[in-house]
Amino acid sequence: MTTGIDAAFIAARNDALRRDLAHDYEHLGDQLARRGIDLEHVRAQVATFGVAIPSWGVGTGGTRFARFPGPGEPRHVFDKLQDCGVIQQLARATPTVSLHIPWDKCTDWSELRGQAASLGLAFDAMNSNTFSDQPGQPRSYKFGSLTHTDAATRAQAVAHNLECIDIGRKLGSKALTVWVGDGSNFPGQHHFRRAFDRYLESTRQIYAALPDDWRMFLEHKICEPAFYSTVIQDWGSSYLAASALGPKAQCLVDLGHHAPNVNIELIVARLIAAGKLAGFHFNDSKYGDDDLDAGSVSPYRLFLVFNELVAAAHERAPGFDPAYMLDQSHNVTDPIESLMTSAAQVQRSYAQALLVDRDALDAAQEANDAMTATHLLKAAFQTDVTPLLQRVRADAGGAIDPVATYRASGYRRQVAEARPAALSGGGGIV
Ligand SMILES: [Mn+2]
Repeated sequence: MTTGIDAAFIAARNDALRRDLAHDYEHLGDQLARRGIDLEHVRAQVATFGVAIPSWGVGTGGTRFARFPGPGEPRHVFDKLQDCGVIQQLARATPTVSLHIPWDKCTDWSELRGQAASLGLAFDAMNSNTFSDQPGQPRSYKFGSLTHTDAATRAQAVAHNLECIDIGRKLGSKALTVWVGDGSNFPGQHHFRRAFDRYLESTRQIYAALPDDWRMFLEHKICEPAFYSTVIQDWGSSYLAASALGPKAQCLVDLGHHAPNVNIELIVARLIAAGKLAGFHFNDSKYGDDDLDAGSVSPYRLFLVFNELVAAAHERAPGFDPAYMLDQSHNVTDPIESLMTSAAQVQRSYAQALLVDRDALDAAQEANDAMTATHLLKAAFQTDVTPLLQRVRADAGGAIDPVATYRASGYRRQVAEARPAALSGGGGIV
């Protein structure tokens, strides 16, 4: 089996960049010191930041039109974990993996847990799938799953979620993410209130099976695959459901699951205030659920989301404990390169948000000084924290330049030889 990238190779690549990095880092420290910010303090916080890799992300994604598999695609969950290990080895901001059932089913969960531990990885939230039919499945989800009009179909979807919890317990996971594709394509097709009641009836059964130290993440989505209505369409529906279920149920925000121009950072603030923010699926979009790499189109929006998160942590908002996950689809890039880049982008937004002068912002808001307030945010966002991120990676044994190191390592060529393309495993958009 191909292992990860040789640590000595990463160190040698870093050695060529260390001198420039030391100079750039010192300059950043001087800049921040003039603003009263201690770079070492910020570095300690950024070094603890982590975002989960979605197991489905390491395969080539696709669109409704076509999928173009790349070389060396993972064939099964063990291959996926191996790729996640390389991402963590180089990027050092992705210590966990979020699995998807049944795509990641295997026959020996303890072996999988052992492999993860050997790669320095743990398991984040489990993801259930009741949006597509599996071979041999007795009931179809064509017209819905947890909200289907047929009780036996709902029971089948509930049972699948209970199985996901059961698998997650074996892996040390502490959360279940539930997203349903249930909805309608025609006005009149759904009785809106009854469909939502059926959702509550089903999710109550799942909630009742949650271990005491688990959480349930409810993921909303405005449309797709249903294009007229979805049962959990927006954060309001998600909040109603999470409130009805109980304290272990919270609302997960996927950045691509809103209408264009919706103020997502405001939604984040509302959910924090209500103690109902579960966490995120980070990605980016221009038009809809595009699943582009995080921050590739709207890095300022991502920063503004993190501005709310850092403010909540700073103010010790009750119950604030968001889970961070990537959720993106790669149609034209090597998934490992995209996931490393996105992890660094999310980490960058967090670092920039840590630079906001909170006391000055509070004062500007109280004084209704809009110009000063917006300048304070821009000052943080426009600070180039690249040397900080490089230093954090290098200190942890990762790569100063992850993509260049990955390309030079030849990892993709090695796995392309070891993994026959015809056996490529599942992947998709969630
Ligand atoms: Mn998602």
